[in-house]
Amino acid sequence: MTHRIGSIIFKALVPALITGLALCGCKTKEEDGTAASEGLVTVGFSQIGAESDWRIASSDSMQTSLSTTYGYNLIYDDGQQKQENQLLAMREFIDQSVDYIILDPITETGWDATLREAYDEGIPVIIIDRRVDTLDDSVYTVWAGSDFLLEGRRACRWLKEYLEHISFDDDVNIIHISGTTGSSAQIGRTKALKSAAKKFGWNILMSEDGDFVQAKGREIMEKALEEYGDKINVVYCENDSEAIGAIEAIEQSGRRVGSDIKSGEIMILSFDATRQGLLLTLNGKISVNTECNPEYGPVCVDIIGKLKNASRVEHEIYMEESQFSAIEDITEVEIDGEIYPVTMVDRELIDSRNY
Ligand code: GZL
Repeated sequence: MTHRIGSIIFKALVPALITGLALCGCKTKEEDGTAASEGLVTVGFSQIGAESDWRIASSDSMQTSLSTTYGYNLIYDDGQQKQENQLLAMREFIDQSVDYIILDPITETGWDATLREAYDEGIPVIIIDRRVDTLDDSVYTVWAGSDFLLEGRRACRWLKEYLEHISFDDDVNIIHISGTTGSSAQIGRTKALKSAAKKFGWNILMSEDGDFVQAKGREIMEKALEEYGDKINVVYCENDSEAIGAIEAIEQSGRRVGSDIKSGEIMILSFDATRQGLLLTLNGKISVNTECNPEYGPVCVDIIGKLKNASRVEHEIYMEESQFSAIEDITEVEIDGEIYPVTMVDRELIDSRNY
């Protein structure tokens, strides 16, 4: 009863309220946010965090493409690498009745209820980069991301080809610095390594979650060097930030990073192909760098454009990705009969890229 009466009173007062606010110089909601976003497509974007150069490149791409210049009102939320923050942000977006929600999910599970809420409110959800594991994948409109298992398989196949090329017949002893446990990138890249190690008889001496951050990459490598010392000849880092940390630890210990493992160098494999990662690939400190494309801004603009025009959009869209090295002996790798080129990195190529 109270609610009904309240609503009648409120309805009668609204014109007076607005007049009053105007007189006191206060702005109504319309003069504030809503007016500013008038005519723009409002997009709520829940980003994982700012844990790596890759993540920053991904955010830059989204904020550049989905800007007011191009007709978008982007509401960007940094989840600070916590799923609960991302879920809160999504609920905010739903409450604000945004036109679209874009989510880069830190891990694959735990999204069903919130995705269902958005779906029931008629807000299309675009998942980018990592995947969600839902009971019903019709609750989101599109997923655009990477084939993380293929990324890992390309890296491991490169290692296999390289070891054969140098006729390396000693034990292959690997330190595995994985990404955030439960994230699609970690699941795919780790699965590829474990499968290759089993197939080719490589030893994984240690496997720990580096959370895609440089500090943990360094900590894990320091611990590994203490425990396994000279036995280590390969480090498989699931992103460039971890690789940078691992390289710091290795060089601090007096060992050298590089591809001459017969002479005791430690070979680094990495993912992302960020600028920092490619500079280290150019100078041979990273032997092979398998790209993970962060440029989701243009992809999301294309998807939203198609949805607005009720054009057909694929439910899954895969990003184009390359693989880079400065070791000229391996120029391609074959996976399931498909040939994937290995691009020789040079300074001109690095300077020509957006990230
Ligand atoms: C992969 C992406 C990963 C990157 C890391 O698509 O989610 O998260 O490989 C980033 O650098 O932190």
